[in-house]
Amino acid sequence: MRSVLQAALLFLVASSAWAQKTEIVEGGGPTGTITDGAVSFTYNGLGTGGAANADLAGTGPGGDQLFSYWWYYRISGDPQETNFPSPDAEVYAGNMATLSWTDVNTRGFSADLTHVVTDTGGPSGTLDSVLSISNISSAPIAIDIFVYVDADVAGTFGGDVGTLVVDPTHINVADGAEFVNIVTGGNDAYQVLPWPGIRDLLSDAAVDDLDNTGLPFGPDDFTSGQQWLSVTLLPGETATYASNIGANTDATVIVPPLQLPGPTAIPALSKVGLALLASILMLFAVYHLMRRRQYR
Ligand SMILES: [Ca+2]
Ligand SMILES: [Ca+2]
Ligand SMILES: [Ca+2]
Repeated sequence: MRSVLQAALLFLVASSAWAQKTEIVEGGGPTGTITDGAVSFTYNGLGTGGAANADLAGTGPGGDQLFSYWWYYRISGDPQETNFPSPDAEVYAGNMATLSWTDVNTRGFSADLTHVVTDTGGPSGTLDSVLSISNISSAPIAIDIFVYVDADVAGTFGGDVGTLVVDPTHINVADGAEFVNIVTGGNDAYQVLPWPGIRDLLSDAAVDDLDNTGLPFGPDDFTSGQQWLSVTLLPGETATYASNIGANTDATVIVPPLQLPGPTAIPALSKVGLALLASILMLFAVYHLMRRRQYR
C-alpha cells in the first residue's frame, strides 16, 4: 500500500515539474537588463509566437512577475498580425533601455521602444514603456498596434485573477497579496485569455481584433493584449504608444498617445527659422568685425 502511495506521490511531483512554463528562445530578439535599486527588467530573446521572454524581478516576495512582454503590428491588408522582430540596435544603460529598428521587416516604418524601470520600494516597481513608430515610406501607412503581456503574478503562472479597473485601459492581475497593474494609454480594445491564448491570436495566420472580453479572469495563467486600432500615418508622421506595468504598486501612463506631424509639415517652418538664424549670425559677425576694426 505504501509503495502505491509513494508511486502516486512521485507521479504528482513529476507532473507538476512537467507543467512548468519554460522560456523558449527562438532566434535572436532583445537581450539585456536594466535595473533601479532592487528592481530589474530583463529581455531573454524572442520566444514562441514571436513574443519576447521577459523578467520583472525584485518587486515582491514571489520573485519575477513577467513571462512575456512584446509588441505586434498589422498593416492594413495584412493577412495576420506580426511581431516586432529582433531590434537593429539595443542599448541597456542604468534604468533605461532603448531598442530601435531602422525599417521594421522592411515595411516602410521605423520604430523606437524605450523602457524605464523604477524601484518604488516596499518591494514594488514599475516598468514604463513607450513605442514610437514613424512612416519612412512615401505612401500613407494604416497600422494597428498591439502589446502582449504575460504576467505571472507572485512568481507563479497559476492562480492569477484579473479584473478590469478602467475599460479598456487598465487591468489588475492579483495572486494572493501580490498584484500587477497593466495600464495602456489611449488603446481601443483589450482581451484576456488563459496562456497562451492571446499570444496565439497575435501569431496565428489570421486577422484578429481584440474583442474586450475575458475579464473578470481566473484564477488561471493570465495573458492579455491591448490594441490601438488603425492609425493612418502620412509619410514622415510618427505615432506614440505607452504601456506601463506596476508590480505591487499603481501604474500610470506618463506619455499619452500622440500623433506628431512629420517633416512634411516642418520644412516651411524650418526654412523661415534657418533664414532668421542666418540673418542674426550675419549681423552678429558684421558687428564684431566692425568693433575689431575700431580698436585696431
Ligand atoms: Ca501566480
Ligand atoms: Ca492573428
Ligand atoms: Ca501568465
